[in-house]
Amino acid sequence: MSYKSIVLAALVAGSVCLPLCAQTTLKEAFHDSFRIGAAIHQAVFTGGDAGGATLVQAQFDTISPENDLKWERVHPTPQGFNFDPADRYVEFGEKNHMFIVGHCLVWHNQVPRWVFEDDKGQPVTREELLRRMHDHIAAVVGRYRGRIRGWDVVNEALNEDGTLRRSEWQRIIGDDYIAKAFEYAHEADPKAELYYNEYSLENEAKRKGGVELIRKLLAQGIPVTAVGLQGHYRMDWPGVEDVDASIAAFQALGVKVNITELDVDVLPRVRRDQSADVSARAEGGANSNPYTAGLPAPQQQALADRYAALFGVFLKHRDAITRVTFWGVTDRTSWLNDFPARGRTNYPLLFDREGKPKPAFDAVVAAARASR
Ligand code: 9MR
Repeated sequence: MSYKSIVLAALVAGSVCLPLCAQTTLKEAFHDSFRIGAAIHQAVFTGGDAGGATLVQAQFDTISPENDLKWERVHPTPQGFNFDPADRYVEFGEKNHMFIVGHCLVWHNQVPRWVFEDDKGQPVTREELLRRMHDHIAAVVGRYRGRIRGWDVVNEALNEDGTLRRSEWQRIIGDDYIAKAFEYAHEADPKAELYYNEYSLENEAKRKGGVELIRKLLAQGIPVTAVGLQGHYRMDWPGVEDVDASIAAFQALGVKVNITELDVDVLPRVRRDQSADVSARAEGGANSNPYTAGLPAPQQQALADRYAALFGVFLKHRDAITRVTFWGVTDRTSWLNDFPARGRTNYPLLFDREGKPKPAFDAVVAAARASR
């Protein structure tokens, strides 16, 4: 059975109990708890991946753009904006009545060199970089004012030890580049939710740095709506108690918590310090890609159990959490097939390579039912 027909059958209320009991959709299962989303790539909203689009329409009530609103895509040259893909992304979300997220305004990756340099290739001044940041945010947030409802304003500003990353933003502007980015975003769309988005906040040192950063921003009156825990997890990291503690720590500051980029890497580690830092690629060794012919049943079950445990924590904190977004739709198109080593066969999401729900899908739906 093709995955399109599974999704269609899933929409035919309750009359068929398919293998894996796919008649419930994710957005129905979590309707009373939080929004449930997926990051989508261009083919999903431009017609190239009709199956992916059908699945997203059926299962999710919020979307994030995997790459199309990043600076290098939307603003590749000083005068040149390319809003075409982003416009289609927003139209797709509106047509399907989804909560539309923008990702991301200020990051050290996927930002062109010209942003930080003058005509002679020298670093720009603090004032000039602030002006460029302001104008970028005003143009991008302003264009989708009232339509994109929440923005990742600053992405990944912290080192693993909790100190501020020495990015070009930080080096040229100073530590207050974060506050400025939020101010500019608020000015461009006063009603938009504004987020600080980060990975590995489940580790204690980084979490402490994150809590301190958000506490200071709030004390200055900076409008931070929520902290995004990206949720790029592994089978053995982080412990659910660390996820639990992280959500509680940010909630205690008075902000909401979103899970923004959820996936679970099932493949062997190829780096000791494996995190979601995209600059840290590695070569896969001979045993680093063990499941090219499919995920064996025990690992499939272990993944389902892992997802059930994670959603148990998310559901426990449903008062704090407004959204849980997966970083991708099916295993076929996940970034984890190419990170940190290229060309592996990974199984991090709830839908398999054909778009069929996996045992992990059933496990999270069961967790939602059990929590009612
Ligand atoms: O999934 C994205 C991948 O397609 C890009 O090649 C990569 C490049 O930086 O960015 C990935 O998305 C990242 C997100 O924007 C921020 N958090 C980490 C994500 C995974 O690397």
